[in-house]
Amino acid sequence: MQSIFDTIKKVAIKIDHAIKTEDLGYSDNENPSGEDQLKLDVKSDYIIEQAFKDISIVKALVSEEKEGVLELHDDGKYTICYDPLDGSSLAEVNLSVGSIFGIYEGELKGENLVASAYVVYGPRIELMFATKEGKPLHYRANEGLFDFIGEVTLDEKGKLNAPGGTQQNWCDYHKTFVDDLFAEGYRLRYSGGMVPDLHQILLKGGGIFSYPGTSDKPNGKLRQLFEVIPFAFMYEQAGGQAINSKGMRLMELVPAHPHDTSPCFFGSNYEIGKLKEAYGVKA
Ligand code: P6P
Repeated sequence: MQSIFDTIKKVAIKIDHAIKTEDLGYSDNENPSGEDQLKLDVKSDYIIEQAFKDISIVKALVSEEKEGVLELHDDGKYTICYDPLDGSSLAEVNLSVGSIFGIYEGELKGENLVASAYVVYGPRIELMFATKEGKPLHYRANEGLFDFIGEVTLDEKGKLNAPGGTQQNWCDYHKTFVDDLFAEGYRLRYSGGMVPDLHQILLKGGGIFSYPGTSDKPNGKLRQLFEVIPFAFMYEQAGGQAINSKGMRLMELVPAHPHDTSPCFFGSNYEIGKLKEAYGVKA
């Protein structure tokens, strides 16, 4: 596993350089989810693919930016599912973006995730790694190397509310849930970038990030393998919870297709409890 984490550190430095120096324009293509691809999406994907192709424990790669599975080493142990540059369109307005990695052993489903990582490209490059051995581990780049900052733990109750999706397409009880948290004094923290938004809640003690099913996207927008399950693991390892709109743990998801999405809620225990109440699911 260490060779995977070391490779992610190298990739982080290279992608950060690309963000700061390369063309922010659009390519002529779409990704498998039908989203316009930025040249940076393609470049970041290439950087990751090139970095992992010589790592023998990596069996295959699955990218949010491409269809299908890229087989690398027949006797490899892990399949890495990744979003090379999540929220990439935010780069052109100079907001933070990120890369997300889910490391799976065997069939690509939640219970087979053995580790996850993400990178935040912001005023500094920051990394978070999580394995089943303990709390997520937070690192910060310094002159091309990564300093260990500390373990991350979510408080039982936080102060931040990150409500995703188009509000006019929320169902009534989701809107009530969001408004009730604001009425309790929660602060709105939503940039439109999943990685910095979830990173902020993890580092600032807690709260909730929600991306519900909506009238325009009944199954949500965020992809199970590359986004939802890796962050669900992070939040559970930090002492929080991560569920879908039926109250099921996101770590129990079994995607039918690599690009399947899911409604998703990540947060501290108090806020997840309030969500379960609002959605009428068992506590
Ligand atoms: P909305 C970025 O496009 C992304 O995939 C995530 O990073 C982010 O959380 C979400 O979409 C934002 O979606 O519909 O709230 O703009």
